[in-house]
Amino acid sequence: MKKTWIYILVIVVVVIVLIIALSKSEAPKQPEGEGVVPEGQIEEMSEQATSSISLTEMTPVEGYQGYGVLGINQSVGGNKLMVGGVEYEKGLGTHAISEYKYSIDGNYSYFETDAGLDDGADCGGNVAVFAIKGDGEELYRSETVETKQTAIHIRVSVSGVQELSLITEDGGDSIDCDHTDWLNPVLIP
Ligand SMILES: [Ca+2]
Repeated sequence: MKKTWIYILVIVVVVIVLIIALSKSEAPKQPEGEGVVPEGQIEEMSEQATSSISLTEMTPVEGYQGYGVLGINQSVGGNKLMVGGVEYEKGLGTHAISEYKYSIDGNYSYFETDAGLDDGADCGGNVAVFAIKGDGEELYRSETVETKQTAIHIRVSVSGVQELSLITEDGGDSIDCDHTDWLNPVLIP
């Protein structure tokens, strides 16, 4: 009878040792901050973007402009983006009157950009206006911006906005030389 108990005890010990050995070999420790996302958090994470994105990397869902075609990282004239003597690597080169719509699905908190009239065109004192809409509602409207003027800086809240529109207008004179540039346009989570 005593022997039977010893056998049982030995078997139990062996099983425990095996379980410990297996658990150590099968589950390497995940580094902190990485690994599997707990269920229930996945949906929340896909709704809110986790990093900023340049609009130059997105395709507008629709758009038009008064002259030429949309320049990605170049002016409507096909040159490097330059406003007020400052060169910009990234931006959208448009021409008033223009509107470009981007589907952003409520994923971002802010839209930030510089804007101005490209140095590549100068009719002498011509002006334009920059405006931004979110789901049809105006979020921003600039004063008239003049050729050779330093770029203006814009930051607007886009929380909950599904569709973002970038608009340029002729400023009341005409669309002549209105090479309207959006410079470093970035969506921020
Ligand atoms: Ca104008």
